[in-house]
This record gives sequence, structure tokens and C-alpha cells, in this order.
Amino acid sequence: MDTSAKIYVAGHRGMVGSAIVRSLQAGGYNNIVVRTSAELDLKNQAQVNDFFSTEKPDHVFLAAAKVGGILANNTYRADFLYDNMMIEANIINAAYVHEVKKLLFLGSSCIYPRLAQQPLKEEYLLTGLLEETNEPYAIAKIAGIKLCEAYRDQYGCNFISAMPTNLYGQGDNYHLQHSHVIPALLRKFHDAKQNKQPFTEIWGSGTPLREFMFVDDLASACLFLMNEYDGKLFVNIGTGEEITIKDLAYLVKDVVGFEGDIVFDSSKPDGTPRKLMDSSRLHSMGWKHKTSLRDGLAAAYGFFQHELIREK
Ligand code: GFB
Repeated sequence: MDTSAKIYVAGHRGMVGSAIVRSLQAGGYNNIVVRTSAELDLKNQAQVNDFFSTEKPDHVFLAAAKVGGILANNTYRADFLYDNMMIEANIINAAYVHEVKKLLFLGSSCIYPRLAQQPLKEEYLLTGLLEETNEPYAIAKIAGIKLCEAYRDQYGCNFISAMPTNLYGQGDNYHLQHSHVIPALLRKFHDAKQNKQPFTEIWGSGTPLREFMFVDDLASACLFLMNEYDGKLFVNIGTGEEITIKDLAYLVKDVVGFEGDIVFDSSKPDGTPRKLMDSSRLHSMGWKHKTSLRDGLAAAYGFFQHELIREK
């Protein structure tokens, strides 16, 4: 990308989109286009087409999506499928019609079969059944990957896809029911510390394994791929390091400084037992994450405390 190229970041108010904007600004890119959802409804095909026809971006980062943790995915199943399919279809088709030079679509590690061999290699896509709690979201993300591949095959578009592992960091959603595990634990332990509670509850058995990446590292990988990768096969973006939810909970408890106990609420779902991606293709291209989980959690706790001050 030329630093003066017109770059549209779809979803710039979300955790991923805002990290991509920060990373672009830090890299000297000075022609970034954004729209809030009030200004542009990405589920509305006519509005998306008008926007592309007026702005004619050169590059697109497709980071707009309806996202949430295990409970939100499982509860709002129709919204997760419909909203995400509409957003992807509208943007990817408009990018083709209005001759965008390159588009990067962001998916999720939940696209892989629930019981796929680990670590998850890109070629394991569509080799087995999906995890039930996030099947609608995963189906929408798989459709996005396939749209990029199909526009490449049929029309020669340079549309690439990347699959990030579980993310956390600045701009996260701290809603206790709808969020992912890290922001939920930051809030739970913080509140428990403030209220001097003897214990706090976390969901499930604590045994599932997850891989986590600090969102600014993910943004750096997205810029790297936009500049360096033109292949059809999507690329995994992970750290290669996994941790049980139980160990994660003790780490967050330590970072926050809560001194009470942890109790597991087995009425809540565990989700997929393990989700470790094989990121060796990305690593062999010369990119690797920088932020350790402990450092990232400490930074994330700082962002959460800022968010609390803003909320007041
Ligand atoms: O982060 P999370 O909601 O996403 O949950 P998934 C990860 C694990 O943490 C699950 C446990 O085993 C949860 O049961 N957990 C423990 C908690 N305490 C909590 C809590 O207070 N809140 C939450 N949210 N979890 C999502 C998918 O799955 O991952 C999406 O549903 C997407 O589609 C996203 O792929 C990255 O890793 O289980």
C-alpha cells in the first residue's frame, strides 16, 4: 500500500477495526476512510454501493462484524448469521464492482471443525462438523472466505482472508453476558476486588484450551498481509501458545489483584474443547506477534480501568 492510497476500514469503532486504524496511522497512512454505523448501514446493499461509488477506496480492511462471546453467539443465532452474511456480501461485491485493488477479510478460528486435529492448519476447513454454540457465526465467516475465493476465481479480484485467534485489548466489550472471556474476567475480578467478595464465578469447567492474541499484534499482522500476501488460501493469525481457561482465570486474577477464590459454574457451556491454530505459514512469511499474554492482560486491565472512568 502506498501511504497516500485511500484505505477503507470497515468496522473502525470495533476492537479490531480501531486497532487497524491505529496501526495504519502509526505507519504514516494518511488517507483513511471510515463511517459509523449511523452514517452507513453495512447491511444495506444500496447504501454500501453508494458509499463505494462515491469514495472509490483502493484498499479495504473488512473488520466489520457482529461479534460476541460464547453466550451471545449461542443466543443471537439468527443475528450472527444474517448480519454477518449481509455485511460481507455487500462489501465484497461492492469492492468487486468498484474495482478495489485489494481487500482483506477477517474471519475467526471458530471456522474449523470442533474436533479437528490440532494445531489447526488452514487445509482443515470444511473437514468436519462445527462447534454448535457458534455454528451460525462460523457459517457466515466461512461464507466470507468462500466469497473472497470465488471473486478471485471468477473475476481475478485480489481479495485475501485472515483468520485471527481469540483476541483481546483496547476497545473490547466488557458486557458480562455478551463479551468474550478475557474482558468478562477483567470486569468480574475487578468488581469482586472492589466489593471485597470472597469468590467470583467463571463459566464452564475451566478445562477448555484457548489461544489469545493482543489486538494490536493482530492489526500489525493485517497490515503485513495487506502489503505482502496475495494468495488464495486464507492465513491463520495466532501466537502458537495455548492456556486452559482455569489458568487464564488465575492469571487475570493475579493481574487484577483479586485475592478471593474462583468457583466454576458448570451450568454454562465450555464451547469447543481446544482451538489452537497452526500459524506456521504466517511465521514463515516473516511475521510474529510481540506481546506476551501477561503483558497484554496488564495493558488490557489498564484499558478497562480507563473505560470505567469514561462510563462515569
Ligand atoms: O471467550 P469465549 O466466550 O469464546 O469463551 P469461545 C471462552 C471460554 O471461556 C469458554 C469460558 O469455555 C467459556 O465457557 N468462560 C469462563 C467465559 N468464564 C467466562 C465468562 O465470564 N465469559 C465468557 N464469555 N466466557 C467464541 C465464539 O467462542 O470465540 C465466537 O463463540 C468467536 O464465535 C470467538 O469465534 C473468538 O472461544 O468459546
